[in-house]
Amino acid sequence: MLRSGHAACPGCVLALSLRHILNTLGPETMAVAAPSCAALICGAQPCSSMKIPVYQTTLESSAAAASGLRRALDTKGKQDTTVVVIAGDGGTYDIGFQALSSAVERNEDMIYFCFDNEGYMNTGGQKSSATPLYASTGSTPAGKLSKKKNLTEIMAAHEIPYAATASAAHLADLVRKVEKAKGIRGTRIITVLIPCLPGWGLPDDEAIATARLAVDTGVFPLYEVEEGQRYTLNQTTRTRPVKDYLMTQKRYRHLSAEDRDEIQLMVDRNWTRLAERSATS
Ligand SMILES: Cc1ncc(C[n+]2csc(CCOP(=O)(O)OP(=O)(O)O)c2C)c(N)n1
Ligand code: SF4
Ligand SMILES: [Mg+2]
Repeated sequence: MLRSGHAACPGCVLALSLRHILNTLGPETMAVAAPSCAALICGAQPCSSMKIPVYQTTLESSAAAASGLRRALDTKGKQDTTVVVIAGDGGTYDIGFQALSSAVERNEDMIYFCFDNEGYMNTGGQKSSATPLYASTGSTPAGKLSKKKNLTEIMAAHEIPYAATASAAHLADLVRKVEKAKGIRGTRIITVLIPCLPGWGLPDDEAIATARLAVDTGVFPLYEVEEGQRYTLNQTTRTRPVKDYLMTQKRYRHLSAEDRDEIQLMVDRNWTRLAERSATS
């Protein structure tokens, strides 16, 4: 479902994730792509690397465009065609957020994939509201001073049928979530963490290890929220301290021990909250 010879940086796990997602969804799928690394990987028609129809839209409007595509397919009696959005964090957390929140409020029947590489990466690595606290980017060279927006919680607060996080380092879990989302009607959103090789300052062969560390340290917990109420934390424990994740990335090399402790505390608080919700729902 994803041809070779696409434009991803060698070693980027966005292509790996996209291939598993497309293979799971199958050919009866149509995509709307917001400007992003994912859109560049997929490329312009008629030379797209994706073996499904893709509509490349503006950065603001992917969820609105997907809503229209859904209505057009329904009118033609093609309810079985799955409509997906592929977008980056900038096109989701920031620039496309208004259209996304509106589509989610209408509970549009689509699966929205956010490939979260924590910055505007195909344009050279500027910060987005998904960039974490203290991470250095092209537009925050001394480190970002605000925290990462919590997209999954914001989506869950809209009480949509399904919101989940996923990782390229846990492909079986990613595929299971895509299969589950495919079987549900209404808006489903899956956010996949994509360690960006140039943007995060990683060697070309470290993306999977970094994605795994994000999960093992609890920085990016794998979890699902159904109908905004039922929480399932997919991992039972954290096995590594957060500094193991921070120390391998150039975007965090300016951090002091106190900065790292502060981030550890933030991660601990989020983990405790998720574990409690998962245990009681
Ligand atoms: C309104 C608007 N502003 C800026 C741009 C230029 N632009 C195209 S892609 C992009 C970065 C998108 O970042 P993200 O959604 O995180 O995707 P990534 O490149 O990181 O995969 C920007 C700023 C645009 N297309 N439209
Ligand atoms: S810029 Fe980052 S996210 Fe985009 S293709 Fe390259 S490694 Fe992947
Ligand atoms: Mg991005």
